Amino acid sequence: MKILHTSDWHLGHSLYNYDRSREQLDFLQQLATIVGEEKPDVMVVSGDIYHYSTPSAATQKMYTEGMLNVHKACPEMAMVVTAGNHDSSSKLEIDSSLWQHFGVNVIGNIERDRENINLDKHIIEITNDKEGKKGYVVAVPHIYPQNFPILDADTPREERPSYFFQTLLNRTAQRNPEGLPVVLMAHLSISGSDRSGHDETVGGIEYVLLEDLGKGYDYLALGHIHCPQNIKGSHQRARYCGTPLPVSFDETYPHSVSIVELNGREEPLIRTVEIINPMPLVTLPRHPLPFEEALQQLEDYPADKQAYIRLNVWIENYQAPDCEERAANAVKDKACKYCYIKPNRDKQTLGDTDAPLSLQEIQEKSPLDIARIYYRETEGEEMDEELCQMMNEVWREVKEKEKP
Ligand SMILES: [Mn+2]
Repeated sequence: MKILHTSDWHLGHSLYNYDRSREQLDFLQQLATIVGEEKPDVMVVSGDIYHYSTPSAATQKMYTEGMLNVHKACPEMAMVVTAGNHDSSSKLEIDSSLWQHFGVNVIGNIERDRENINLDKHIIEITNDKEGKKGYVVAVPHIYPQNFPILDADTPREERPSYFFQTLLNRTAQRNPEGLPVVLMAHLSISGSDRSGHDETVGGIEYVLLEDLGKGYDYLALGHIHCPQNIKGSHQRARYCGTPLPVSFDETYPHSVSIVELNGREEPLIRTVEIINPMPLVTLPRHPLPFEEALQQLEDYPADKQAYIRLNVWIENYQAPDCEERAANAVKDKACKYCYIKPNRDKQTLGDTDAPLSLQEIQEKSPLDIARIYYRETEGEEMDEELCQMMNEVWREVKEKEKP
């Protein structure tokens, strides 16, 4: 079975108030081209389709048209889309019956009918008109740890996630006496994964052990972490495909979708197809320089080159109040877009704890980061995991209430 593994599209994401729909549209077009060339049996999208749980009409239209174009590029390919922590699980499922007609299976949430959990909803058989049954996809959307279903009343709360995954895999095995390939999809953080460039603003601190996702899959198609990587010790059977477009300036690695080929008991064959961003995220200069020198580089930046730019500035004492304005002015007649100044300070000479954060530094941090700094300064120790979880819950609730 040949799989195209992608996740974390974050459609509708804007960067410092700049609209990114042109890049996102460009990605969807590249994806259709890749699908047309590769002709996979199935494309799996492991969560975070949208950046906001209430995407704009224009963003939803872009998604619908993008998916239809992907379908047209290879009508016999199945698709499985799951909700990530950024998506609204119920909204994503609104059109799910309509999508079925285009071979798209949308799994947003867990269906509970009183006591019963609809497990079969998550087990999708992949068939090809000519070649028959090819394999199975077990599609699990993002689920907050406290929301995992109680399948067995005696299972302790912390074991519910692993019990749920293993139950699904066992059920799939029963249906699969031929031993066809099984792909498990999940949107979560596996402990020990590389989180570089990851924004931890929402729901990003619950870690799960690889073992907790159970046994009985041939490939685990993960979403949530933005840096593409195979999970250590998984023998290429568990992988984050990463973002197709960078969501933050710290995602400095190449972006791609993954092509995975499963052949019986052999290790999966994995290769990546790079996605070219017409509007790259550039940190200028690469190593921080004092403001005047950094500004000079911005002024010298080629006028016709498209990019988002953040200035990497070395700050000796304080940042002059007109820096932002001067930087914005420097690109007025250029194709690039100026975003913000990344301040760098020598922590040693300033004495780490006493240095007040600048407004930009605060804007760059998540509420959880700020809470951690506050806790460290007032309590003299690190915030424990439980408190972090509580903070994240509160933050999530506040965000929910803010929604129109
Ligand atoms: Mn996510």
